[in-house]
Parts: sequence; structure tokens; C-alpha cells
Amino acid sequence: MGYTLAQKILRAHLLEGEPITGNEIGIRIDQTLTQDATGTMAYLEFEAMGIPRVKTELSVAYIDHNTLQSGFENADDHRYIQSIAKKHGLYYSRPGNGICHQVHLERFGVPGKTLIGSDSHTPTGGGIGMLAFGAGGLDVAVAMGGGTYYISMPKMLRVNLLGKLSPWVSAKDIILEVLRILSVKGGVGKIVEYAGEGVKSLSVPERATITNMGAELGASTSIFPSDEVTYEFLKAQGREKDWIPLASDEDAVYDEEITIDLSALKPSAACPHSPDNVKTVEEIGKMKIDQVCIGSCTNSSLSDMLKVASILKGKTVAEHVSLSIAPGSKQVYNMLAACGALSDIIAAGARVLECACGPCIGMGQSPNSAGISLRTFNRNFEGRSGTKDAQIYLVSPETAAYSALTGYLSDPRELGDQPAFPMPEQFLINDNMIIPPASVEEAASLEILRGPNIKEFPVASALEEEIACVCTLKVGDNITTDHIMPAGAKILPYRSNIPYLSKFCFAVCDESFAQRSLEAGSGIIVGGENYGQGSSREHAALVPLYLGVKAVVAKSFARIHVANLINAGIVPLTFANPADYDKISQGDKLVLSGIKEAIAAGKSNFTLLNATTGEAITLVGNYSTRQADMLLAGGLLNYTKGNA
Ligand code: MIC
Ligand code: SF4
Repeated sequence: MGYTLAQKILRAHLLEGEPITGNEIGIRIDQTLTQDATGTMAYLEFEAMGIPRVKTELSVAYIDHNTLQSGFENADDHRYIQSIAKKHGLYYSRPGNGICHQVHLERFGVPGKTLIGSDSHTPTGGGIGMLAFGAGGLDVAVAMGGGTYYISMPKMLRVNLLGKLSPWVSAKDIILEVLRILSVKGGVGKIVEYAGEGVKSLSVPERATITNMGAELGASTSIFPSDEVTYEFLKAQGREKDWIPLASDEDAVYDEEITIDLSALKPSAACPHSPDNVKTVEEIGKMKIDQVCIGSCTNSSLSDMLKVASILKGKTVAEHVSLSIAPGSKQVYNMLAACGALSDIIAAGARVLECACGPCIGMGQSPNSAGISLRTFNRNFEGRSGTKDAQIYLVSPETAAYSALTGYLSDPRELGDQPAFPMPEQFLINDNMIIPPASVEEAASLEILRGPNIKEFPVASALEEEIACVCTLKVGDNITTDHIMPAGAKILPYRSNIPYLSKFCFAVCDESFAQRSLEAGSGIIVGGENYGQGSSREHAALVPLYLGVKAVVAKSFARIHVANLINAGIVPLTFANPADYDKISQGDKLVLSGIKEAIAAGKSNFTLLNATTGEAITLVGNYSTRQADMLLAGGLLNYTKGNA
């Protein structure tokens, strides 16, 4: 029996465990990346491990999220990360050089290698055949130190692509279709592999748009084969030496398969407030819009921008619309300038932003009250834009640019014939904004530059015999990390200041949660399905830890978040019977007696007593031995110290 592409890469990197679906396996990580919003914490954790130099083949620290410097905080964090990178053996991508995933694809990604990044969209690397995972900062810190990365062996899902896209229909419309079919939970526990004759017709940036938004499926990662298209891309980046051909075996066995006929797809949009709430532009109908934002790690490649420029050329953005455009990298920006396309963008009235995440993470460009915003981004969670009642629609660059001109959500197929946008034979290569690490000798004398915004981060204590506390919060299905620990321009500068951040924990759902938790001293959170979907931010575990949260009981969890909870020493449990969710109300007194003994004994069923109602509820916690030991020790840092 043959193997799928992902299985082959996993097997080639396997360090521990049997690669049987659902088993915990440990793999070797070749490359890591961090961005600045999660990076500061990841490097504080790396420092706490006391390892002088990264042990990966390549580690890169990017600055792309917290680029708005409205106080000293972000600039201080940039300096801290820069000094860490130089001293500890990492490459440093300076602010202005671009969004981590776009730059990594252009300059560093290698087919067949493993990559983990402290950002949930790290699977973008799957566009060139890398096996790339989003992870919490602590997991990335461990990998930088040469440690094993653990995942539960995923199921394999094949997406069979047939035919070719019609003019003005885009890679974004493909992944929106996958999201429509599978939903934001549909990829949980799975690796999504793209295959079929349709693959050949997709360029690397198009493939990367698709693997990028695999994060929104909840998938462990997504991957395309490495073929001639990949070769041409790497060659144009001056990196043909990095290319190897990769594909799944003919007789590979998949757990699931779906087929998409590319020629049948139409321009689509993910409607508020979920990336899987997908309808075609036709179905949504004529809708007046207030804002259009083009960019983000999903859709900011040169080809995306060239399409946008050609649509905007010689026209003017509709009077009632604000259009912002952020090219994904300095390479893209520079090439747009060199070929004159930037001039078309500027002339049309677009507000050109620096190469960074920007509006995608609420760093500026929040829409007007109840504003309708079309964005080429990957997430439209409530409040994420910075305007609580804004209505965000996720669309392709083609739909975005054309709609910006008409002022209404519009179908770009109305534009008629589509010109060709071939990939350049040679990208403009200039790595002058990537600083290499210092030599080992030089590194020894380098100082780490710390600003006053860096505060101590919480570390759990060893698990107690029993957890007895109040349910301090009960929430519903699909709670995102943007609910748990919101981002945005006002809060993001405090990612290295957990006490300050904690004031905003769950503020989108319940503004009094933080205060109530501090007063209670300890608590249990109860959630529905897919709790913790979205970003990789470990702050969504560290901040609740700081606020005394001991356990989270949910119907199901998102992959990265559950790993972050365990790393932090918070016990994640699911309901044996999801209907028991109704047997707990906020404010109930809950008791998990004998939890320590049960986890130590390797049990997977636990009894929770609702002391307020007197009802007993069965909970499940299927921990590997390593995870159980981490929970007993009070998180990964304590566990690692204990094993040192
Ligand atoms: C996001 O898109 O939500 C982020 C901001 O990139 C996060 C990381 C973070 O919270 O810093 C992610 O996707 O992991
Ligand atoms: Fe940045 Fe948005 Fe991509 Fe997250 S999703 S890495 S905030 S561009």
C-alpha cells in the first residue's frame, strides 16, 4: 500500500510513535518561523529554556503584525526580537519586509521539509509541498531548541480538483468552496491534500491561498504536490536548488475524498461572521459596500496585486468606498512599483499600506459603524476588524477590486475577457531586509535588549488532587481565540504583558469576565463545539491561566488551542455526552475530585460533580502519557524542567 504525500513527509521525519491515525507521534522539525505578535512570548519561553543557539536547519523571526507604533511597546518588542535573533542564530525579517507567510514562501520554504510557526496560517508553506503546521509559541520554542514536535496522527483527506477555473474566478473561490462543503470544523484532525488534473493549472501563489485558508477548516495542515509549477516558482526566486519533486503514491489510501470541478465555480464570498458561511456573489445579490481591503497572507502575492491593478487601471474607487491595499512583501511592492502597476493602484485612489498584516488583525482600517467591508483576508470573526458591528465578507482580489469601483458587491466576470497574468521569469530578489544571525563567537558578547513592556508570564503549578471551582463563564459553539483573547491595534502591543492583556479576556462575549475571574481566584470555562478555533496565540491559554482558569470543558476543541491549554497546564475535557452541556450553568459550583490521581492512572473518563444541581457528568480526556505528565507537572515548562 502506498503513502500520501503528507504521510511520506511525516514518516521521513518520524522520531516517536506509530503513525496510526489518532496516535500521538513526534516529528523532527527542519524550520521554524515566528511573527512579532506571538514571537515576543515565544522568545521569552526560548530564553527560559536556556539554549544558546537554535538547533533547526533554519529559523526566522518576522516582524509583520505589530507594526503600528503608537507608543514605545511595539518598537521595543521589535528591538527585543531583533537582538534575540542575532544572538541565538535566527534570521530576522525587518518590519517592512512583509508578511511572514508570503516572505517565507518566496525566500525560505523548501518542498518536503517540515516547518512549524507560531501562527495558524503557517500551512501556507503547503503551497510548495512543505509540511507546515501552526503551533503555540512554546511548541515553536521547543522546536527551535531541537525538541520534538508532537501531533496526533491526522486522517488524510484528498481534494480532487478537476478542470480549470473560468476567467475572473480565483483560488480564493476554490478554498471558499471547500469551506462551504466541509465547514470550519470539517478539517479537524485531518491533513488536506490537493490532487487531480486541476492542480497543474494553479500557480504557487494560488496554491498558497488555498493551503493558507486550510487553517479556517480547522485542518492540521494542507499540502500540494511539488511539481514543475513549483520548480518554475523556485527558479524565478533563484532557488531552483531547493526543488525536489513530490507527490502521493498512485495507490495511496485516503480516509476521505471530495471532488471539486473548478470550471463550475463562481465568484463567492464568506458572509459574516464565519469563513464557512459561503454564498456566491450572485446569491448574495446587489449589496452596497463601505470598504474594501486587499492584502493579508491569503491574497497579497504579485499576481493578486497585478490583477487588482489591471482592474483599477484608469478608474476611480467609488465615492462611498474606502479601498486599502497592502502588498504582501517588499518583493511584491517593489515589483509593482517597477512595472508601473503601483501607479495604476495609486491613481485609482487606493490607500496603499505597508507590507504587513494591517487591517487583517485590526491594526488600523476598522470599518465605520455597521459598515460592510469586503476583504481578501481569511477570517471574518465578529469584532476582529476592530468595529464590533461591522459586517465582513471574505472575497477574492478580483471581486474586491471590481466591487471597489462599482461600490456594490459585484461579480468580476462582468469585466469580460481576462488578460493573462503570467508569473515573471525572475522575481526581484533583494534580501537586504533580512538580517542573518551573528557567528557563534560574536553572539556570546551580544546583549538582549528588553523594554519595560515585557512582564513575567504565568506558569501553572503542579496539578492539585481536585479542582473545585465555579463555572466562571459558559459560552456557545465555535468560540474563536479572537473571542478569548482579542487582538487589534489597542491590545496587541501588550502581548508580552499578560496582566494588562487579561483585562480584555473574553471582552467580546462578556466584559465582566476578567474582573469576575480575578475575584473568584479560580474557575472553569464551559464551551460548545470547536472551542478555540482560529489563531495559534498561546495568549488564549496563558491569559486564562493568569485569571485562575483550571480547566475548560467543551463539546470539542480546535487542535492548536487544545495543545496550548495543555502546554499552559490547563486541563481540557470534553463531554462524553454533548447534551450534558445543558447541565451546567454559569455560576454553578463544579468539582473534579480525584482528577490528579485519575490523570496519573491514565484514565480517560472523569466525573464532574455539579455541586449546585447535584448532577454527575461524565467527561473525557484522552491524553497521551506525555500530555498527562505535562498536566500533572503544571504545563510544558515545568514538565521540561522536571525532565532536565
Ligand atoms: C491571526 O490571524 O489571528 C494571527 C494574528 O495571525 C494569529 C496569531 C496571533 O494571534 O498573533 C494566528 O493566526 O495564529
Ligand atoms: Fe497576519 Fe492576517 Fe495572516 Fe494572521 S491571517 S498572519 S493577521 S495577515
